[in-house]
Amino acid sequence: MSARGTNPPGWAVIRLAETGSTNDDLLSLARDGAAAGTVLVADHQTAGRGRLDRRWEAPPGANLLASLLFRPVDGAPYRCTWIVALAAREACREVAGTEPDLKWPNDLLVGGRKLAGILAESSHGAVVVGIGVNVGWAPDGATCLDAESPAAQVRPMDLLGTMLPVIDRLMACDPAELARKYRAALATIGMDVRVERAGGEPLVGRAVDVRDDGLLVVATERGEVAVAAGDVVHLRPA
Ligand code: BT5
Repeated sequence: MSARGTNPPGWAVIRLAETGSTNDDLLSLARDGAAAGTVLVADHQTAGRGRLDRRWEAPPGANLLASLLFRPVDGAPYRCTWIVALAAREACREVAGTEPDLKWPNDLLVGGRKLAGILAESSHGAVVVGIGVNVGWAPDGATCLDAESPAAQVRPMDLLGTMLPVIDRLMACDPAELARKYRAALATIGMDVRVERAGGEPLVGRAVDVRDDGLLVVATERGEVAVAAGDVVHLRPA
């Protein structure tokens, strides 16, 4: 169904003109037993979601809004996020000639501005990874591929079509190799950061590593702290 032709075997891409949220729809399909490799793409979302009930905005037809269904045997949702983030990064490079940095845990940035966000949610042994990539539109303070690479004239479905074979390749990597690739693409490591945590004090320090279990390790004045979730602000390179 991608504009480039057939998708790789194992992927079933369903394209919707409009829905509330592709993550909500795919979570409900997953509960009804939908297979790994099911992908929902929408030209428009009326209730697109970010993390912590934030909104994900995009005008109709402008951006890639997609959710992908994984059924990982090890149940580690963060690895699905890593795979989708790395695949989106590679697809942006291939299709637009723009290579975003990754920001822990779920953003793709160009020049420090948000190009894409990822929302991974688990239910009934399934992991639904939703990704919004700004192709033709971005809100103030963020960026889009048309602004970064105006000549490329990227179509959202081309981006998705380029991502799927890369996802297949990354799913075949062993966990240590995948972690190496993720760390290598992550701009967060080595940065001074502030981590805003729900219901807690912000943590300030230097991001020194991402552990194999997905936690971000921050060196603070009081020693190293491993963070499972939070919003990271890159303050400056160390
Ligand atoms: C994210 O949340 O970055 C996850 C976004 C996931 C969106 C996809 S689209 C397909 C699938 N279906 C869904 O319903 N969701 C997924 P977070 O880190 O919480 O960032 C959300 C914040 O980013 C918002 O509060 C805004 O400030 C900002 N924002 C909203 N729309 C944006 C956009 N298009 N580009 C950049 N920033 C945006």
